[in-house]
Amino acid sequence: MGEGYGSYIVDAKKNVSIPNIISENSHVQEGGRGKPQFCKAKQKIAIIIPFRNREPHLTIWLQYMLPFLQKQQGDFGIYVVEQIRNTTFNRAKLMNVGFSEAKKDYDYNCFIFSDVDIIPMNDRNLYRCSENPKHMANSLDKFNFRLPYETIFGGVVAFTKEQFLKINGFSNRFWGWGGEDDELYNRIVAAGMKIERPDPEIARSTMIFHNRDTGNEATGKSFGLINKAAQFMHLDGLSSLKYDVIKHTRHKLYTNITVNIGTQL
Ligand code: BGN
Repeated sequence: MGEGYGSYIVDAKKNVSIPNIISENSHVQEGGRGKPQFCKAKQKIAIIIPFRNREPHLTIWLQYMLPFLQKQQGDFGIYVVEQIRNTTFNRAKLMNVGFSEAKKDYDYNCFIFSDVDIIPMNDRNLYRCSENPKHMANSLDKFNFRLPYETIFGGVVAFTKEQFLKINGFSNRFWGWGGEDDELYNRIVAAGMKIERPDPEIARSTMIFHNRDTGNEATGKSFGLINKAAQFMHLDGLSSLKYDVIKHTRHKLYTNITVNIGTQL
């Protein structure tokens, strides 16, 4: 990539407001859609963010990521998929909902599934899909910029539409914190694919500090499924996904999909 790209510091404490972000990103269209102004992008990228009760993080994410994605000449749409209150959080199922809903909007061929609290610190970390499913945030400050274990596949991951369909998406059966990303990794391997990671120097990212959320405790109930990915992936995932959209709003900076995904049986 050319000059003017590189690393920068993310200041998560800076006071920013949505109206400011709107005025600083005048090319971003209703629903959080952006397109390169002077060329045509090959990839059409939907960014899917599972969400509940993290408005301050979303504001910071938008502040950094809208300029970032535009600078990278992305043709993108931002989807914030919000689980309705009072049921245990299910990150993976929200990702599947985001994929299914975004597809109705535009001919997206690349899906980037991102936590709301992770921000890359180098704009050479190309938010694009690749030959293989890609682990974008592989170098996190939280883990001293190292992989805590070799098969970790959490935080921010990128799939082409074909790659994601090939594994039938995420499992819908992980309620509460943890494990859904490990199961996702096993799906990829079971489907005969490999993962790839950008160079850790380039992939350096920050996770905005926060306390553990209530309603997203690690229940451990689904952990037994992690090693059964090959057995269940064709039954459990996009093909078995059920949900009700409660509200679908096009905010100036993102599309907000509030959804009822049920509760753990
Ligand atoms: C692991 C979690 C992942 C998480 C990473 C990093 C589990 C399953 C245990 C059997 N896996 O421990 O989901 O991304 O930590 O925080 O909890």
